[in-house]
Amino acid sequence: MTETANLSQIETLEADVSAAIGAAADEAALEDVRVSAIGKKGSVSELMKTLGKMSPEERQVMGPALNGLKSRVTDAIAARKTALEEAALEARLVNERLDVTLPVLPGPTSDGRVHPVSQVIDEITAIFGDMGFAVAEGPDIETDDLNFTALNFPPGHPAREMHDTFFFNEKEDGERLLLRTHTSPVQIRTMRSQEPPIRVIIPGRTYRCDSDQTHTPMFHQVEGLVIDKESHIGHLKWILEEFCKSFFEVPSVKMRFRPSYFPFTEPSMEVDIGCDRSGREVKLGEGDDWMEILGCGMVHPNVLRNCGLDPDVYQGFAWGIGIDRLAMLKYGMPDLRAFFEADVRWLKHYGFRPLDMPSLVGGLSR
Ligand code: 2NL
Repeated sequence: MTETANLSQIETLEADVSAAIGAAADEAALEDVRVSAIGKKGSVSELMKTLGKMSPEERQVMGPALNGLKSRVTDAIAARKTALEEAALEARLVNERLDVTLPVLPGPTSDGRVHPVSQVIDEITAIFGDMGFAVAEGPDIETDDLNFTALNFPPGHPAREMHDTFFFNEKEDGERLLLRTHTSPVQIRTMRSQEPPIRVIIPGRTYRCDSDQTHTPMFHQVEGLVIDKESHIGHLKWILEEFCKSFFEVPSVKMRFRPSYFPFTEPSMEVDIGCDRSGREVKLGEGDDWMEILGCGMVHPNVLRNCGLDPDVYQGFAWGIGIDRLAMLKYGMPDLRAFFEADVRWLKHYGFRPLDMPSLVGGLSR
């Protein structure tokens, strides 16, 4: 390079830089070209620095020539940059093209299965949700008061023994916590914390020290509770009949209410639904046989009083259903113990697809 720039040098440099710009295949390469031409120590910048050493006459010619060079190079780089960006976007769009009508690729949501107990809880929640019930939940570990005393089990009452309770060791203050034997403590909590009218269902785990072909130490229950000024057995029967029709997905069910006993309801009833056992599988809703599915009754005045409600103002009804048995009945699963063995082959066979959520409009179980 000569001491100062001349016009032919500018021409050569412009040709070189233009060629380099055109040859830059991506934005990183173009950036290298930019730095080497118009960066601080770039070829164009170095040439411009020679302006200081020129005579005023020379500078009058070379000044505009060099400025023109710099601005043409700058423009050419910007134009190339835009072209490269557009090409890169185009390539990405082609590459990432997605056919949204294709089936979902195998993955957690297509491989995983919802346990039948969860499915049945979701179905029951959908049915009672549609009737205006709220869902309440509570802890598995409870106090003796909430699990028994508030529910009108007097101390030493034989029904306490009937529940085969799992007790924890006594605390220092003598209190003995337990694993709830039913979900009823949540109803007590609800009545003590909410003003009537109350309409809740409570699904959840319950525990009793009992294990054989038809009993597991942990099982699932859903209880329902309605408290209002004029709730009566007619309402209870209608709710349970609508529930059975929806749940078993049949147009009508035969139901039978038999007198029974629970400490927390008076009167108390057990409910059977008509079924047909003549075929290979039990058919529900029709036939001459009966199958017991739940217990219910009018809430005992003592229970209302224990929750601060005046039985002369409020009354209500409650029911309890065993979810595991209901799931076995509806989905023809013969062995209760398989429910809790976490055998993935069993779950693949009896489980439900996670995106098929039960609803009354979309169908409970399809
Ligand atoms: C059964 C019977 C039942 C209830 C549960 C209940 C709860 C409160 C007050 C009154 Cl706080 N009753 N729950 C009532 C009747 C029957 O369950 O055999 N379940 C499997």
